Amino acid sequence: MKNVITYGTFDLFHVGHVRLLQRLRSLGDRLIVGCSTDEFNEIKGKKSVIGYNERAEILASCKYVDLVIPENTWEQKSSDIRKHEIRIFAMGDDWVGKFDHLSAETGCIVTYVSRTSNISTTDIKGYLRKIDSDTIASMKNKVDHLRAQLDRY
Ligand code: C2G
Repeated sequence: MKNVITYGTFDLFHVGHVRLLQRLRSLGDRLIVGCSTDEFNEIKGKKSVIGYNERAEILASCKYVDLVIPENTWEQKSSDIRKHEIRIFAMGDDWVGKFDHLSAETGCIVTYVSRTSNISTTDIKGYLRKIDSDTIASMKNKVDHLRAQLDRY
């Protein structure tokens, strides 16, 4: 059994995540995903919109994913690789080189695959924030306009 493992937050699950998981699943027979807990994301300086339990549930519902485990620390990767008899550790190429040490430590293959361009959780969050501020601005305009109307009477 060629077991593959990857890690991530997978917040606001999008097609970039789906394509990554599809490609990683095709590298082996079984794909295990370490989903970052909310506490670990704080350590990473990240705050997700969707909480850990739901992100893990979404991942587990993906046909390319065979097992979801919690990611609590940076250091757990070597023991996860041994525990789950991992042959391939893989991440998107925004992490290129960051986990090469795992190969010497555990004997597994470490590889990075190209990300899907033009889609990211950060972009989606930015878009939602923009809608928010635009909406507020236009509502404020309407209120100001109504107030001006009222002041005339
Ligand atoms: N990804 C991708 N294409 C995108 C966006 C993301 O292929 N358009 C990949 C990333 O390269 C990563 C995975 O999706 O391999 C999950 O991305 P994040 O949720 O942003 O992961 P991150 O928070 O960076 O956590 O220990 C490692 C960390 O847990 C990685």
